[in-house]
Amino acid sequence: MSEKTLILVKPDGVKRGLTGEILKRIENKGYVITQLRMLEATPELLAKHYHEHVEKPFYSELVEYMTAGPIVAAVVEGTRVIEGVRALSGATDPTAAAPGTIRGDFGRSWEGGAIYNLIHSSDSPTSAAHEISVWFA
Ligand code: FUP
Repeated sequence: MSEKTLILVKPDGVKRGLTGEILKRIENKGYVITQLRMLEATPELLAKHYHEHVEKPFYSELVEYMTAGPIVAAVVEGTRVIEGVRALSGATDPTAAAPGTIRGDFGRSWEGGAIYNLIHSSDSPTSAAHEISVWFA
């Protein structure tokens, strides 16, 4: 059975007009978008999505970042898609992310506590199932 992952084009990606570029890279790799929506995240939704981070010092700035504008959420499918989309995305820190990756090609560091890095993708099958239920309830 084919694997699923949840991806988000974060508010900085949507605002900069990179939604098409990011989805194109995922499709060009051969993965299939099976669900797609645009929405504005609420703090309640983000607390479910980022339940591992709610106690972290950067959390309030992360919420500010993720509620700054619309987000594009997608379910993407394919064999080993979780690992594959993480590789396309690059490292969390966009300054360190390798050129050729989404974060490496389009992201950079800014002052402040939140890391603006354009894309989220699930890091395990358990996270993917949880995150798909959060964004496509
Ligand atoms: P990733 O799996 O690459 O999305 O990264 P993490 O799960 O470690 O972090 C989730 C998000 O929290 C990151 F995309 C950006 C944000 N973050 C910060 O804003 N500041 C930090 O110090 C760490 C993470």
